[in-house]
Amino acid sequence: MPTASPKTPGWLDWHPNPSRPAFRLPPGTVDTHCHVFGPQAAFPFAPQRKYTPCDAGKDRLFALRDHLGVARTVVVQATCHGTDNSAMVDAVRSAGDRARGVASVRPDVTEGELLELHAAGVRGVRFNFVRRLVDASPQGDLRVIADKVAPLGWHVVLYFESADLPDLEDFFASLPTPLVVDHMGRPDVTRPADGPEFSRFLRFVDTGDVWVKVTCPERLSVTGPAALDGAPLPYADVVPFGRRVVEEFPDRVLWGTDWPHPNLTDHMPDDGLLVDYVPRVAVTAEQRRKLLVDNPMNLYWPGEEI
Ligand code: 0GY
Repeated sequence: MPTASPKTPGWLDWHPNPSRPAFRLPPGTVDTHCHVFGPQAAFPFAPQRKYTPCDAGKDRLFALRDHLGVARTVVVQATCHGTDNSAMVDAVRSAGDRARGVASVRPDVTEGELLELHAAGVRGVRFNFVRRLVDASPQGDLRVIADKVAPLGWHVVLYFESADLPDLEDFFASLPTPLVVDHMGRPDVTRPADGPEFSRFLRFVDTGDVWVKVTCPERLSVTGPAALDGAPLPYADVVPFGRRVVEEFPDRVLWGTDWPHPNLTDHMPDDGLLVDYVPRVAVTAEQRRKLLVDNPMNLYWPGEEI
């Protein structure tokens, strides 16, 4: 039997005992961004991965879903599994109609393989441009993939660093599917939320069928989880960014946990506190209903009742 690879040094495991959120998520809330890692013994990690995580399997994910009061889940393929989608698909299938998936595929993926993924609940593919996570894929290959999934009604999930947007924007705009941007395009939150960089990102969002995940305050924050002078709540520096996106694009924003929070090096967030972050960026009940329920239902379960 093969021995398990050890975790990347300094790897932080998921929070063992998240608090119960003070904010009650509305019925039908969808977590549109979370992952499964392995378990490695059943679903080995990809040889070309850039990190080796802890095991974070579907049972733990679904326990957290229920603890937080989430109704449905979108499991996004993580880079540590490469284009082997079996752990993600297994999780999505196990959740019945309560989960959807976002896959990573190769340009030579066949129509039959895509139809099989669709039947399992996959509704999108992820293109990752973050250099510490993946080797670059030629844009021609990505276009081939986008052209193959467009007829299925799928979207493309984009993960990139904000500094790379100017170089990538034209390519993104040329893709034939709806686009979903991870983590608000990873803004530099030390710059103003109403400054030129974030405004540029929002202009890009405004150009087409572009959706934004208002996710990962814990990953974007510089002030971090601690209560600081003048910032009594965690991740205060990310709030103006989330709030601006929610206000300008109320019908195209999505929320997610990002559990199990890969590659965080300084702290592991309490998932309950991450739920309590939601009403700080979506300040009205209508904004919250759209962010948490209506928008993700439109994208992942169109036409279905909550
Ligand atoms: C995230 C963020 C990260 C990792 C991945 O697929 C992944 O490995 O997405 C990251 O390290 O920023 O969305 O989970």
